[in-house]
Amino acid sequence: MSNIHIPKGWEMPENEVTPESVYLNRREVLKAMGMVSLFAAGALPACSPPQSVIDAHPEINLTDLEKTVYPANRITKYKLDRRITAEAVAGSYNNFYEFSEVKEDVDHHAQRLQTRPWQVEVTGLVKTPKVYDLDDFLKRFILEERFYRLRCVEAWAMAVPWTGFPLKALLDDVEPLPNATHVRFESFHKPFLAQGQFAFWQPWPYAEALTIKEAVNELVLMATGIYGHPLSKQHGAPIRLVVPWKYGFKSIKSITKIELVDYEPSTFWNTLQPLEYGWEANVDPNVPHPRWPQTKEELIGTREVRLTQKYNGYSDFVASLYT
Ligand SMILES: Nc1nc2c(c(=O)[nH]1)N[C@H]1C(S)=C(S)[C@@H](COP(=O)(O)O)O[C@H]1N2
Ligand SMILES: [Mo]
Repeated sequence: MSNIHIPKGWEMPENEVTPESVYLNRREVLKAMGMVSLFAAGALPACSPPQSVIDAHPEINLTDLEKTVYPANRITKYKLDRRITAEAVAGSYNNFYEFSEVKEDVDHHAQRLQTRPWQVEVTGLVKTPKVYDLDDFLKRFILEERFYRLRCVEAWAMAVPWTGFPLKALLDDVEPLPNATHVRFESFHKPFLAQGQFAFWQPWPYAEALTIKEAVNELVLMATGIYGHPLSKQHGAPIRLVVPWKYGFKSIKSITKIELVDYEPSTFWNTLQPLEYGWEANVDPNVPHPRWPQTKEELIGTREVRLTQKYNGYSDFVASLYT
């Protein structure tokens, strides 16, 4: 099937387009074939794209509800200037300190995480505190797919197709009170499952925070999916934050609690190393990390080096927050 490799006319140079178009065409092929499951890799006909781009996920079983919401419609407003990172690369080089400090090992250890049932408590300074089951999110909010750059403070970067819904939609649902100034996010705390949490000198559970002005910015996504399917465990299943103009550590994984507060909450990395991991953590090539410059970044997988962009290239959306 030759149409697999026909570019879709993205607004970017030809050499940037191939992996994206392969990824998207696979979705169209699967949709057209009416595949029951995206992951029935064994059932794919010979025209299926190469395994290096599309990974089989025997470990991910979609629920009936998930089958109705994945893959979600792609929002084309958010443009990339680089290729989508191959899923096999993004999924085997992860920061998830609950499971391992070795990026290449996270994938393996994170499979222990039990993601069903999963509840997220939204509480604090809101009119209607709520506890959501994961299915409540999938039913109540319209999922969309967005391609975002992700820049880790360690000077590597990738480009990822996330699926999720704007955090703003969730906040609108619980109605923050006028005195709420910040939103605090917390991950699970299960040391017997996630051995990293036995490190008693680290402030577990992992926590992050945004100002409320940042939190309602259209770019902030509550992601439930990646590469067109529910989140893989190493990427923070079943629901995580994605804040593309800030260093990756802000994008907290496997969220269990969201709290609206009237103070600046302490956060995991900022508590551990305040001089290395600023609270605000906006991507900025002109502010070096104490141990390395931030002027450049290396794309994982290809090792291509790019210049770091202020706000990770999202100035048009967020610069006004900081004037
Ligand atoms: N709960 C939790 N969330 C986390 C982390 C973590 O260790 N624990 N690491 C952060 C860092 S440093 C980065 S760069 C991103 C990496 O996301 P990825 O593994 O999906 O690429 O997750 C962030 N979210
Ligand atoms: Mo990171």
